[in-house]
Amino acid sequence: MTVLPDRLTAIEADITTLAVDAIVNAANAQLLPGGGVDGAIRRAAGPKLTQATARIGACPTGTAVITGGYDLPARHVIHTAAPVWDGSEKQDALLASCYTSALILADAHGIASIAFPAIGTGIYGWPSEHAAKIAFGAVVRHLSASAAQNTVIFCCFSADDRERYAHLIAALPRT
Ligand code: AR6
Repeated sequence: MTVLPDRLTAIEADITTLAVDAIVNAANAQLLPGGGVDGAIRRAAGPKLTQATARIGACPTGTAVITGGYDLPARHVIHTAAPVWDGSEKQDALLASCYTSALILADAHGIASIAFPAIGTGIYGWPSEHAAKIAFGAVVRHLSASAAQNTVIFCCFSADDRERYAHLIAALPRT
């Protein structure tokens, strides 16, 4: 079995360029077209993505839904909606749930490689350091507990954020 640190990577990239089984979208609970990474994903995927999210209709905060990737190099898009940052513990659990819900859906679809943006850290206002700790903790807990051997990419949009995740990965025990 591959050790956990080898299944995690931190990169600085535009998530719409990644040829992975699934990229994750930082959507809103209504699945309405937005800005940020959602706007970039919808532009790159083409109109069929927005037709698909309109058919699904909603993604309650902390849950996840899946669509095709259409014109993207990624085969699937997993959409999840973070809460807007307010500093409460309840919100922390919901952000963690975004990652866990996406990974549960990925396992159910046999997805071997999945890339996450830093969900919540743009328009929804989460401080990057705090969000990274929650994201990383949720991903490590899920990967440690799940039988699937999938790999996770933290696809950051700044060098600082990439460094944050790289440090967290480097601190994991290798056994
Ligand atoms: N690739 C990777 N990361 C990106 C990209 C990209 N192409 N573009 C932006 N980011 P945000 P949220 C980073 O605002 O905070 C939407 O409109 C960005 O730098 O996209 O969860 C939805 O519809 C930031 O670190 O998502 C919701 O209404 C991270 O992606 C709302 O915004 C997330 O920023 C969700 O807000």
